[in-house]
Amino acid sequence: MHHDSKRLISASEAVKENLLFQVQILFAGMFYHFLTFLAFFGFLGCITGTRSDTEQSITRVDGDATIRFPPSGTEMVFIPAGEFEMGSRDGAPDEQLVHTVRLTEFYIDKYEVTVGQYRKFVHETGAAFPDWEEVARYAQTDQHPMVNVSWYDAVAYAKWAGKTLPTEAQWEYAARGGLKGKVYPWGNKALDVTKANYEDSSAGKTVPVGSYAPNGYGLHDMVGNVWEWCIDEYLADFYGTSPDRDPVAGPPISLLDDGFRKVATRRVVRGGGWDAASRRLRVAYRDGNGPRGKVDSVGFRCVRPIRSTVNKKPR
Ligand SMILES: [Ca+2]
Repeated sequence: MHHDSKRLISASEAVKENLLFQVQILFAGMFYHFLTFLAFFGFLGCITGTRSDTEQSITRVDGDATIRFPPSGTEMVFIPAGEFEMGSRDGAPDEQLVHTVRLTEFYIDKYEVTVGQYRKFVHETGAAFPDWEEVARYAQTDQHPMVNVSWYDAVAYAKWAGKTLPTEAQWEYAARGGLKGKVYPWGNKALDVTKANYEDSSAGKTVPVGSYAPNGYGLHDMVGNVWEWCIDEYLADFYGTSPDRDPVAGPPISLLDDGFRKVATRRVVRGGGWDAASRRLRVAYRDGNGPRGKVDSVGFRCVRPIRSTVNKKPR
């Protein structure tokens, strides 16, 4: 009896939270359209000769579409539904089959998951303690991105946060920041140490999240600082068989009952880290790691799907 009533309370809380989230989405959606309207007039101002800054208006739109999502309290940015050309004709063989992908709208973390956020997750859930000494060597404060986390750690964190890891397609779509067919999140201008934390930067470790300018969607460090785990299996030839709508590589993963811990195949990592060569910081660049791998330059960020249900166990 007692157990049942607890479950009932949890269920009603879940309904309330879901309702609240739907309302947030509704308002964010309405606001987004309103701001698109405003942006259009901004554009009119631009072509009639008024001083204008398209980049600024993009930042404003996405900045206002940001939500704060509990329990991790991270800021998330609304990414509108749409289609894009995934891959690169000039890239490595696994990127070269450029294909059209259509995605449902979603929210994505504005920043990489930080040490502070991960610490909160560990304290609240009793999840396995990371090697904090090793983490501190490459991520020195709570504002630095979490590193040295396996794919299992990243998925467990995402579940706790009521989120999931991005699909590889969501990641690339978000990283492109609304630009079409460009090399980097900022366009085709060459990478240098003012734009991201990578091999040529003098850091030799991570820097606090948000240290560099955001892309057109208002997302920071999509390339550089830490590589970011995706949910997909890494399949070099996936682009040849990928469905065009909301693709995800590999067999479906059960997030219930820790089914994800049975996953043994390589998982996608994207964006390049603080120790990566410049070619790995291209938005189309693909790589994979074993799910157990804990690497000093690999972290993650999460997404919150809008139309599908995120499985969340009552705590
Ligand atoms: Ca990154």
